[in-house]
Amino acid sequence: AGVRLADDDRLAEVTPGNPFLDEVIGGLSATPKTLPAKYFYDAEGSRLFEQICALPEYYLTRTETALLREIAPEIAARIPDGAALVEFGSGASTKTRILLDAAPQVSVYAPIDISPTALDEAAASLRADYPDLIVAPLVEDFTQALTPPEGARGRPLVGFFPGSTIGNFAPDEAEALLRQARALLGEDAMFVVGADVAKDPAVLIPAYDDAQGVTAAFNRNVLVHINRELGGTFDPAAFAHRAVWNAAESRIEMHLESIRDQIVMVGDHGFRFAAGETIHTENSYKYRPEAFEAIARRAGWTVTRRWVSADPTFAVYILAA
Ligand code: AVJ
Repeated sequence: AGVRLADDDRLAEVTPGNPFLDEVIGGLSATPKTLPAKYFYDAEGSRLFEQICALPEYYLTRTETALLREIAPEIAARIPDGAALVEFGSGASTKTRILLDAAPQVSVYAPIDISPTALDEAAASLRADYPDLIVAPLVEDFTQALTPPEGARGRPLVGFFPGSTIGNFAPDEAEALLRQARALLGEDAMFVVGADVAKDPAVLIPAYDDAQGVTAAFNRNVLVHINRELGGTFDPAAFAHRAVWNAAESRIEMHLESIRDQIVMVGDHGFRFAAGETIHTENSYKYRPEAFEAIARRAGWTVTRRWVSADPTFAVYILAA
């Protein structure tokens, strides 16, 4: 169940009821135009995102990884024997290894990700390196997942949601997502969540507009994904990458700005762009720790523990159901 994309290299059927098509048509018909951020992650987008994680300007991955290494023993001490680790939006599962190394009592790893190629590669590589671990992946949009992957069921569950992926959701959506994760993980669950912290825009902006242009390519890749799977006619070179700090909303926004007047087809729908008109492609909310914890509490979680790194700040929270 849930959103299932076609294999990354095949053309999806362009039929009403295809959620990818429906959401793209809906977003491009809106004023201002928008596209859902989850559609960055086809095979190429997942590769570009891994490249972003290694950029000098993109402090998030490096900072969270160092923090997780430091606190892994404290997290591991709270994980019960035979637990299943359920990861939301797992991608390449790089940070997962830090927890698995610190907590050998974890018996099952159950990653949920929208990209089948990223999930396959991550599962194969973890099975090779952790021969005693049961790897039970689920290809699904994690916002649509209502039950844990099979193989995790009946075990004590530990949710893992690193990388500030929660930042892609507006505060009310983040609250709904945390509430849904609590329902999925069940009564005695714990949830380890990593979220970026609001800071000087002079640090934030370059993290989303790097010198090498990898983030620009990542942003434009959503158009390539639409062209391939929905028969779109976007010229990615006709859109400029923009990253802006919206202080009132405490979020980085990514946009694609049309560099000229143009008409783009998606299936049999035509969309007119004026020069300078933008598609809003992503929000990355940055929370003060108190603000994040208030959202977690409204979603029904108890905040057990919080760690915030030295500058550039990044936070990891342990929540209890
Ligand atoms: C994967 C959502 C955490 O918002 O920082 C990276 C995605 N966008 N560069 C983020 C992203 C542009 C990333 N998240």
